[in-house]
Amino acid sequence: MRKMRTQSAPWRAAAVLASVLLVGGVAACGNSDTGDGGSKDDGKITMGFSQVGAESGWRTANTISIKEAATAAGIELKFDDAQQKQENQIKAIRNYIQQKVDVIAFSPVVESGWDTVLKEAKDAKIPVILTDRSVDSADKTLYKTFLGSDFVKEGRLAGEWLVEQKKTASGPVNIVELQGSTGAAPANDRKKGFAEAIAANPNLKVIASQTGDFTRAGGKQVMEQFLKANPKIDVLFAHNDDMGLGAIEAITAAGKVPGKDITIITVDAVKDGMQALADGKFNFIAECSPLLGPQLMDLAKKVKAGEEVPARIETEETTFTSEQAKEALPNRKY
Ligand code: GYE
Repeated sequence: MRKMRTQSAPWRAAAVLASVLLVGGVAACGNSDTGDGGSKDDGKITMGFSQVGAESGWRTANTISIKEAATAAGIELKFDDAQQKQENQIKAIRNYIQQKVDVIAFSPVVESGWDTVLKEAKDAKIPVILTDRSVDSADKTLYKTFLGSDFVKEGRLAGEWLVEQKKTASGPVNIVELQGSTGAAPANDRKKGFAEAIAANPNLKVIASQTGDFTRAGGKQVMEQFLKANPKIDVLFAHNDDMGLGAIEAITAAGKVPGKDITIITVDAVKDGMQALADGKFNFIAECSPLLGPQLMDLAKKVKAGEEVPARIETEETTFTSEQAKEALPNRKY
């Protein structure tokens, strides 16, 4: 695990630009290609960023972090919201290649199907940084680095907490699972980590598992179906806070008490989720930090300067019980 310092020095970019102008008037031409890359060598870094969408509180916080960090680092940001569609992300990335940005960064909505467009970026000599979510490409030279969380670990931490809570259970413990968007790395990995952990106790059984698309509306709707179809639900594992918050509405409407009649475990720890945890409506959250902006900008500078960067940079995270959420809430940034 590595932590990187944010370099917020817009004046530095300005100084570089000024010296370029003084030395050879190169920047005055405005479009001189470097030769070693497809981008313009005007001393300023331009990043093309393709965001998944605006599906959750996590995503909103992530977008804010990226925009603020770009401004602080003096990086020009071109930003596109793909509205949860891979085809929109591919289109945005192709646009960035055409515009000859210095760096492309994106958070892939699903894991598969990126090789062709990543190859196009590589051929155009534009470095790509994966942020938040990864891709399943076998060719690791298609991107420079992946900055984000260990989603398998998050699922495992959620499962391990449950195993501990239910260690004295003498009968079956019925679990329902609200999965994230189908095909997304955090949905695949959180499911896997959770399943591995609860395998420690054969009493713990996932009786239903469906996608709620990482949204509140999705979580509510699928939980309603779960409640109708299953008379005995003991535990809900939701792959993010938003789906858990939607599920709370369904559980309450069904005349049950969230956090008491049904134990609720989620992932993310955004403010609304932490509030629900502090209020006893959620019981446990595995944290997933959306504040990736400063590290991303730092990496962009390094990659643009031709420096080596680690192939994988993992975000530091923790877990929260209700008591810990009460303590952490006043200082929570997102
Ligand atoms: O957990 C969820 C969001 O990719 C880690 O996407 C991210 C996930 C996050 O919609 O809330």
